[in-house]
Amino acid sequence: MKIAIVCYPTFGGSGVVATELGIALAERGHEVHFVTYRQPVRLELLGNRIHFHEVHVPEYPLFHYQPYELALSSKLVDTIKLYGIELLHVHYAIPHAYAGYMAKKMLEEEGIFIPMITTLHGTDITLVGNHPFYKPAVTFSINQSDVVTSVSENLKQRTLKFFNIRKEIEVVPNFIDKTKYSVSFKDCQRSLMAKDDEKIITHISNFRKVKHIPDVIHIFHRIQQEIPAKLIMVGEGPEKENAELLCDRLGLSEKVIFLGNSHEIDRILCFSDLFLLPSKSESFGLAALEAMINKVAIISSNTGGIPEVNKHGITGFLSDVGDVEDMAKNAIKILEDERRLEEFKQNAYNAALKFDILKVLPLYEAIYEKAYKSR
Ligand code: GMT
Repeated sequence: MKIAIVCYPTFGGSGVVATELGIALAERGHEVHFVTYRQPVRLELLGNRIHFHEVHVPEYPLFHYQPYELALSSKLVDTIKLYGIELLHVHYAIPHAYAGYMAKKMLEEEGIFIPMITTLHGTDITLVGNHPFYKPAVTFSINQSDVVTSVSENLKQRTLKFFNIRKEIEVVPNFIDKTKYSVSFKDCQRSLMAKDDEKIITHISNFRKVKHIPDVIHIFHRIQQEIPAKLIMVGEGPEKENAELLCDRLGLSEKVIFLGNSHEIDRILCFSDLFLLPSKSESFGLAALEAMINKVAIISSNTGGIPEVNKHGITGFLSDVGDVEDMAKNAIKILEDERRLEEFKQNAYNAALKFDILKVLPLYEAIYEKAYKSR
């Protein structure tokens, strides 16, 4: 099929999922067109079957806010017509489902009927979309989508609870392509980051409030009092500076390495032992899944869709949001016994295989086919 994908091109999970999905669809013979304001970060190979169309929003001094939705919907109309695109898949409802709906309507005027799939990712529902200023528009555009999918059962239930949704929501979980993490787990070069006797603990996120960054530091603070360890913090965002100050205040600066945004997530995870994800809310926790496929055990909060990914006592442990003591205690329990650590790491890897792209991609393809036939 010829498919247009709309997403955020940033390091965030929804953009990563959309990009990896597009690449995998192209590998299966589909023609994929990404329509967004910048080339997505994980989209390296453009070619015959993967195209990128940049949405330009010309600056005009009259506008206090530049009208991105307008530019996106116009770009969609042009791209869909020019390339004979058959289906539109928008990731993250705001404002993509809204712009997609407008594009659909404009195309209908010309006798072109395009089904729109909207995938809900999390904050578009739980944090942003639920705000009264956005809610009517988000509800409308979800209801106007031909198919709605959510990345976890928990997100589906929360969407149905917070919004007046008349559409069926299909759960299609996020996925992982294990062939992309084919480093032999032996040559991970952990000596670059830590001494032989030190464990490596990692956190990867966009450093927003919802990630509970201070909890990450406080958990590590307790761990390193018992076990020699380093903490690697990957990502950029508004909470990063405070995190650096907190590390300094707790005397941890020598033991915590802030790497910023990285294109080498797999290399970092390859030498990691434990991943910390103490978020306040998380619709799925793609970062945890990426850690798991790299044989990294997970210490996380018990919130949102995380328990659908991290299995308590098997792949790691789950604690109440904010319960730093319990998370540190569980982390130490895993790290202090070499055999137990290996067992958790292997379990994490095995559990991640359940989310293999080969299992998830056919679910999207079936949805596309059904939507296309019933347009
Ligand atoms: O975590 C973020 O703040 C980024 C956000 C996004 O939209 O890119 O991530 C959301 O979508 C990911 C991919 O589906 C999920 O794995 C994350 O759990 C979800 N984040 C939240 O719900 C906070």
